[in-house]
Amino acid sequence: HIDMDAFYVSVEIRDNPALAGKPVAVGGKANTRSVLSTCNYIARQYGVSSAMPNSVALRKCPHLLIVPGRMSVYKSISHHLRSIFERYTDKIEPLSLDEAYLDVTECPLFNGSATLIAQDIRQAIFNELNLTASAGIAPIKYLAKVASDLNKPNGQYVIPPADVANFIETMSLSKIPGVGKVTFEKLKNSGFEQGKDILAADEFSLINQFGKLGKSLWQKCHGVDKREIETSRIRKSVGVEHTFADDIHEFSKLNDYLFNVLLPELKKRSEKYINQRDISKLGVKIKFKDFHQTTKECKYETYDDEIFTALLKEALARGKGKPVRLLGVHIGLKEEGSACTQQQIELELS
Ligand code: TTP
Ligand code: MG
Repeated sequence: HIDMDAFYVSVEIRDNPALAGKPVAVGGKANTRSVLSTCNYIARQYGVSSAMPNSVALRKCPHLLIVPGRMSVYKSISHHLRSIFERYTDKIEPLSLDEAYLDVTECPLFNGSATLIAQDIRQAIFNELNLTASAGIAPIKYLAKVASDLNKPNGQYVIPPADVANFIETMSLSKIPGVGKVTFEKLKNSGFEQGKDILAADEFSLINQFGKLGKSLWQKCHGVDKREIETSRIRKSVGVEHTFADDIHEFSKLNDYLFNVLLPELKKRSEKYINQRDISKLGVKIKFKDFHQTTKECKYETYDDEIFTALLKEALARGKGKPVRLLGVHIGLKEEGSACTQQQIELELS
């Protein structure tokens, strides 16, 4: 698993050396309510992080420089990264612009040593793009992603097959992709903090207690991750979300915004998909003033504005009167559809 270090902001610093050595972030204009996309490692020492509102970041680090992003540059670098990866394998699964799983099982270079292959890929990235990446090397897919974070920035970490069991025992469950802060709190409150706590429980009691999550944790901690590298990804949903300049708490205002801004935009964005694919569900997402977030969805196979209104009402009720900071709408798309053509397959990077 390869992951670029502080990607957007490293590109900005590379292209503007005056920023070097200072705490820098990429984000919207200062003083607005936008959030940071990311920040460099100097800024992280002050507690600044991705997705943090600009205002909070500036409180933690008053001399933080916030620069705007340049998506087209990041995309073209991402294409270049892809061309580097292709020298080693054609089994590449991009997870985002700056991150990918590579299956190098069949790669003959360096006598098949994944450790040396990763080293070489990172060197090529540095030579050709003047940017650094980190890598995680492991015989199990999700563990490679866990590992790539351990020696960041500009480092790599290897979990050889013989060390997998030991590694999992002491691994914090919070490291497992998909286990966010809230889930981890819930697990901790039930006495599950590290891999060994899951290994001490039996599968059925975990499923009883945590449902799908329980099954997934049991499998991951037993070293089961059968997912192959997915070389193309099928888009599962289309959505639009906006953060308001000022919080809104009236249902009527939110509903107007839904009708006048979000739904027209969602329609425009989803047009090309819903011509070819069936809709599986409709959904509304709300982030409240206190950053608590909730999503209300329902299975529904046609596009229906009234359903969105009903979902909004239910989602809003969950906040018990709290003002709303962000409102989003999305539709889910069925994988198998009436017209299952190659066009459905959306390469993440295309
Ligand atoms: P990440 O790989 O999660 O973060 P990063 O590359 O900035 O830092 P590192 O990997 O060294 O921890 O995300 C890649 C890019 O995606 C990031 O540079 C900016 C963008 N991004 C956002 O726009 N919003 C977010 O909330 C996150 C997490 C990332
Ligand atoms: Mg990264």
